[in-house]
Amino acid sequence: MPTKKTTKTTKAKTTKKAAAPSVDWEQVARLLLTSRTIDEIEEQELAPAGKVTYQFSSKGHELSQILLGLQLTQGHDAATVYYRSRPFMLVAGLTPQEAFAADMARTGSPSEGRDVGVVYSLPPRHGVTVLPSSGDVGAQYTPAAGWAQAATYYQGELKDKDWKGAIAVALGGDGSVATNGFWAALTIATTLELPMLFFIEDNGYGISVPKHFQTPGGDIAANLKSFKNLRITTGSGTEPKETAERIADAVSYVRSGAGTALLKLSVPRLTGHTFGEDQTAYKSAKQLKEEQSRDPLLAVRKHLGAKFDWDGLKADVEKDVRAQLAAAEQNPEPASYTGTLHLFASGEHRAQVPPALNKPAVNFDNAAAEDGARINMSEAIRRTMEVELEQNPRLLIFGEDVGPRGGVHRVTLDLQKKYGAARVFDTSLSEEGIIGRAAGMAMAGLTALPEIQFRKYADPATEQINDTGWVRWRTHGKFAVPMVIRIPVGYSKKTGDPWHSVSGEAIYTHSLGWRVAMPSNAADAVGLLRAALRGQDPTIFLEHRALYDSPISRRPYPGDEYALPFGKAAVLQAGNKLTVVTWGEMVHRCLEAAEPFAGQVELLDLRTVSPWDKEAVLASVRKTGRVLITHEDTHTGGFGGEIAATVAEEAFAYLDAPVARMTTPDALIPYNIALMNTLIPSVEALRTRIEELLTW
Ligand SMILES: Cc1ncc(C[n+]2csc(CCOP(=O)(O)OP(=O)(O)O)c2C)c(N)n1
Repeated sequence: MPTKKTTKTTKAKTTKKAAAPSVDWEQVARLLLTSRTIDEIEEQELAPAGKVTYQFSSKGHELSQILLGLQLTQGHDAATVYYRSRPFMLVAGLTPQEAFAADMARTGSPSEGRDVGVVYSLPPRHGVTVLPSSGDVGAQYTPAAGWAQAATYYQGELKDKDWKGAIAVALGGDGSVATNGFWAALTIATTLELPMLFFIEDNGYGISVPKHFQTPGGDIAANLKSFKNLRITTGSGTEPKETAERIADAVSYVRSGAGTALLKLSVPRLTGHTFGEDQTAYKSAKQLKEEQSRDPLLAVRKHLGAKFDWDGLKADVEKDVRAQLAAAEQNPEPASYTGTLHLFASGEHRAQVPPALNKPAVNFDNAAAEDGARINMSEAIRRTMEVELEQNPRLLIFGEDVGPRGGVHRVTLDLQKKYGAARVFDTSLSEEGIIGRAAGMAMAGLTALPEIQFRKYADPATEQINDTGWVRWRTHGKFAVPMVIRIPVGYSKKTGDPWHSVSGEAIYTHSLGWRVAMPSNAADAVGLLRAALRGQDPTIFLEHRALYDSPISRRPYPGDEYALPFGKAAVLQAGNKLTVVTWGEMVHRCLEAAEPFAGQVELLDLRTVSPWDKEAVLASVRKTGRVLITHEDTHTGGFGGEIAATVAEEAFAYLDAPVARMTTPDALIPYNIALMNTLIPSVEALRTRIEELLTW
């Protein structure tokens, strides 16, 4: 575990009761009225007119969020929010003009018209960084845990005083406590005693589903009572004094470094889940009336007293909000050419979060040293990680068993011993937690290098993988998540089976925003891993299990600064009658199969499948007139289909034979080795196909 002992078995530490917070209630009232006015204008005017197509009201939730926002003043605080978090966003610095622009899908908003208006993100303005939220309920939790872990790393290991007292807060509803993300983050935060606050806004419903479906008895706070290392408090989210005290107390507990806290506040949801939703299908008239009586606006007005000029403030706010609406209506629509921008880093553009790359620069001009000792693939990967750990103090390596054991594939062997448990560490058994945490760390400016134990076990992380890849696009390039996931793939020489032998790279080429490498040898592994670790985009680095200690993958160590650009294929054999395109372990089968046809068969190792070297493939096919694409991944929807379609579209006139594919058929890799070998294309089968194509 990174920074603290995990052996503590007591519940949460007790701290002195925080002093009553000093609150500027006029400021609170102004923010509350601003949020309320925005909701009402949207409900009464913009949504009925079709100008706002997804309207989510925060009515009833405002007070608690505003009081929370006012506490997040440390320059390195972060929050992950959800679609009902506009009041919090107004405190974080979002202007009403931006809020309207977001909901009307205009430029001048956090996503510049790309994301649903209330799926917010915001680089820091008044202290807090609002990490890109997700449309997936529950996905907000693990990135916040990652940020909180980064905060402890900056303070404990990097001795960065600027991070002192920084915390991460995740806002969520009572429905979200049933999600995998909630539990993944809760486990991470409490086992590591991270400075993270779970801020649960309990309005009793997830759309129409009452909270007793989400947790037995409907009270997550009660059910978590025996959870270790978690300070739990509950209260009203609509009573000015009580709400302010509860929030100040929870924040100061977390900020003091005492550990993790969960605060659950009761709030009414005063409207349907979204605009136009009729609540009478699941709430009685009595209940609706009771909820209206808990309107925090009434409570704040009462709190300010009869002498306070409420109507004057309301009129003032309305005037301002209307002026900002008028300004938002002038914000241009997104320009038509911009839709594909910002999927990946490009040119000189730099994201605002993380604020700096903080990594050694990558240099693609260093030729591979030829005289180094020959190393295998796992040694190549381990050595590259060591060099990068030396050069980049912000690099953290983590996953299941990667610590003292050195990983189940032994690729991280001895790294914890050399670099310490703060930098190389075991995690809880939660792939969603591993990847979501990595994303939060990356946005906090660390270089996260998680390992997923086997390709199949990345499945639980699918939501976080997709959300991470989308971040740059969704935030119009304002946020980036430069991280690298190492994943072992493919069959092993000793055994196959459905769980440990999946290739599955095609899925990741379809996961927008991810770069995907699948090296075939030790030197390429060094170069591609270094480029990925020093790069600006999230990258999936696929390591073929059969190559880890195989003599065929051995190469001279290419050097500590060697790096290979993504999207540049290697021509391993030249020829003028047939192009063979492949990657990963299949490269070696193809080399053997093609050997007798030197001069005729041109063999391309793609090295990376996202991006893939389309130009090299097309140039070769235009020369040879024939192409065979082969991979270990299954046939239907395999990446070979993409390459075949591209060749058909762009080099059809040059073809002298049909575009051919050889892949594992649509079946799982079996446990029985002989049976397995009937499925993965063999050297003999490849050679026969090459002969057929050459004589077509
Ligand atoms: C993973 C996922 N499943 C389902 C949905 C659809 N959905 C959107 S909001 C919501 C209810 C969430 O309720 P809660 O967390 O209590 O928040 P509230 O809306 O009450 O503030 C559901 C089911 C979703 N967005 N994401």
